[in-house]
Amino acid sequence: MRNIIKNIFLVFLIIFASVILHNPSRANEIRGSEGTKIHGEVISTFYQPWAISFINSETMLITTKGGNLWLVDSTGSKKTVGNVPTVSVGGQGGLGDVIIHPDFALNNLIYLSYVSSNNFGFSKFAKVIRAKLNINSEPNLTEITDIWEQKPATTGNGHFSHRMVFGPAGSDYELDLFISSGDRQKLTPAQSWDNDLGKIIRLKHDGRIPENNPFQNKGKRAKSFWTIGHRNALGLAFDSNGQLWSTEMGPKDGDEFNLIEKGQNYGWPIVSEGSHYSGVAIPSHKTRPEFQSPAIFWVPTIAPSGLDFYEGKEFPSWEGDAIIGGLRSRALIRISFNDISPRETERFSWSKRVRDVEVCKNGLIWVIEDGNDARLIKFSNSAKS
Ligand SMILES: [Ca+2]
Repeated sequence: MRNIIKNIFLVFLIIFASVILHNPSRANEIRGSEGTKIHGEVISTFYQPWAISFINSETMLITTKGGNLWLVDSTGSKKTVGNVPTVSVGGQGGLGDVIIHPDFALNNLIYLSYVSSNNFGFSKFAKVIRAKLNINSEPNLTEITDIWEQKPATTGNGHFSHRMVFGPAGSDYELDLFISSGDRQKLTPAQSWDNDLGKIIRLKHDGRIPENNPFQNKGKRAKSFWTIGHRNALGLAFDSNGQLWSTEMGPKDGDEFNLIEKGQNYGWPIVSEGSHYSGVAIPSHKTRPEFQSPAIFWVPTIAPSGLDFYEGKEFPSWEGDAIIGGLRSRALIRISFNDISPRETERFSWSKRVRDVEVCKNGLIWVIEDGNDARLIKFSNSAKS
């Protein structure tokens, strides 16, 4: 009798073990709030990454906040890129975004944003450089050129924003570089004309200021502004209709998804759908119709970071949707557009903060998590595998 019980126990143990072992993909399948399943494959890990940008379907660039730029292939093989400028690391700042020039295939130019200091870190500013990326056995940067510096430099380690995007080919903004410039946690400068804090900047690809920028009569500094009244826009992307959108971190709650339109004021710090961390209330956008209201806002917070728009065959029903990486919400958030007005459609949550998201030309969605042991994950459609 004892042997029979022992044998039954062993049989159950073997069945249990084989179920676990034969479903390794189970652990990487994430079910969205509406039941859609996506399949994640972990490709690599990084220490404090900030941005992903594809060169082609097989090769991407990844920045890590401490100052390394990585050339990574889609299997996870990676090399550091030499001759990256020294960055000022601390708090939210360090090496930031990386994007490629629209004519990268011809000129190998890339753009990097990062935090710099001229006085050993007492005051800091975001800046953007352009460089030639030489891809060989020891990849490196040459022909480094200054494109933009955030003025003024100021104290503190927060709200640099410094996300970048190029206008799409064939649009009015072809070869135009847009940069989000955060409020540096100083609030009121976001409404002033004589500094870059709390603005979205528009430049030509070589750093010159386009003559048709909207604020030509507000002093010298304002000539580079595209929009004003921003807090901390960590996501910036064009949709397939050529419209520019941003994700913006709210104060306590009130995160925003904004349609960025030439010459508009987005209201910070005068209006918000959140409150100050002190608990002090802030009037809502509705109270001041001269300011642009967010297309979507979130209470409670999602803490939005990277933003991209979906194009591709892997998830056909997502065509044109926005995909947002959530830090505090530890999720990928999908936004779809019904009769132009966007709404959150589905949320894919797991236990990790999401720093950046990039849709590859082949339709796969790549995500980089936040933090010290952050995973690079490639998402495909579970229904297709
Ligand atoms: Ca706003």
